[in-house]
Amino acid sequence: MDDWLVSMPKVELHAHLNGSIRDSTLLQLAKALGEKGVIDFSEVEHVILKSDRSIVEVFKLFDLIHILTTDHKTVTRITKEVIADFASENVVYLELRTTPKRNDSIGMTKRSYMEAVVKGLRAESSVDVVFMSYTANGGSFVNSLPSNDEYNGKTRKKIYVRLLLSIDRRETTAAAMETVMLAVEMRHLGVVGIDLSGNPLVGEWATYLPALEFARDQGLYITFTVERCVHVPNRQEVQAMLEFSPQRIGHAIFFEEEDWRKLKSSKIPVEICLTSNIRTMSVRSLDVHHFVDLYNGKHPLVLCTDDSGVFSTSVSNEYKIAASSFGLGKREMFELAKSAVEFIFADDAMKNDLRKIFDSSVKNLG
Ligand code: 6MZ
Repeated sequence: MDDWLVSMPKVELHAHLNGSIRDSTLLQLAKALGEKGVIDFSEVEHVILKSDRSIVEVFKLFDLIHILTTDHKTVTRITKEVIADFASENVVYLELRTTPKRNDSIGMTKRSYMEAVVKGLRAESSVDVVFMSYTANGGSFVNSLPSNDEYNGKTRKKIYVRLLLSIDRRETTAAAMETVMLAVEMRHLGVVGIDLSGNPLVGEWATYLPALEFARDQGLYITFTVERCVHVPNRQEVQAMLEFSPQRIGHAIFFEEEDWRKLKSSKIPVEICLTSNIRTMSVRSLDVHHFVDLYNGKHPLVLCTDDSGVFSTSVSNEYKIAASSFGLGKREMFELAKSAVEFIFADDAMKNDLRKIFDSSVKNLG
């Protein structure tokens, strides 16, 4: 990996918590559940280590991951590790998304799941994790954690973290609504928006629409995964999603010219996940990836990992792939990384802080 790509500040806007877990952690969790007789470790070991998954296998793996990460303690642990991993490669601002989960058998509610996530944000002491509290008067944001630059004599890396709550496409209208209400209540803990994701082969747009409309009315930011499969193009849903006009779109994989025209004229920023698109065969190969068309047309874009664990990638690696596949130089990559600041779900004060971080690092490009 080129050092400059790792040391360059980066912004990550499309990362699913349970998709970003270290392989070593997944293996450890699987082994422990194997020893308790909950799962058969020998059957899942190769599933965890397999690469080149199809989209169906990806969602099967998520089902397994969700068995491995059901309890509060594990949710806190993975959050802590995921934040540390992004900070270690100089992600300076992260919007981490996760689906609040209910698990009656262990007394987990959507709220207690999210509390475990927030506990994970507070737990990482080797990194200065800054998430914000919302003040109702005037809507300004203030840091909720003291800044401390030293840890074991070394300067700590600082990462701003915001949370997006995901609605899973398998959920009912009531469950989706519960997630949005939770997001509203957890604003002071850095929750800024709602994501609609999950297996694109399941679910109906009409099911989530009331919750998404409610989220919009409450002033939450909204992003969707628009990634129809070749087998299930579902034109109407893509049109409805574009019509809704979210603040960002994940993937943006369409098949119809008219949808592309609409996206381009809308200027809705797109979260591009190169490795994910190739691994799930949503895009045939990088040389036909829509990144090129959108980048050349100066459409707002941000490179993201989607699931750094499941797809064995990192933000730096996504930048490396873009640089080498699309022939972009250091300066262009830096400008691409910096431009992502404009598409974050935060106010101008936050954006200004980040612009300064980028400006002060430009001299290190060489
Ligand atoms: C659609 C995806 C996804 O929420 O449990 N998820 N949904 N497309 C993708 N890429 C091909 N990658 C992840 O993180 C895992 C969940 O995020 C969604 C799926 O619902 C998956 O179960 P959380 O933290």
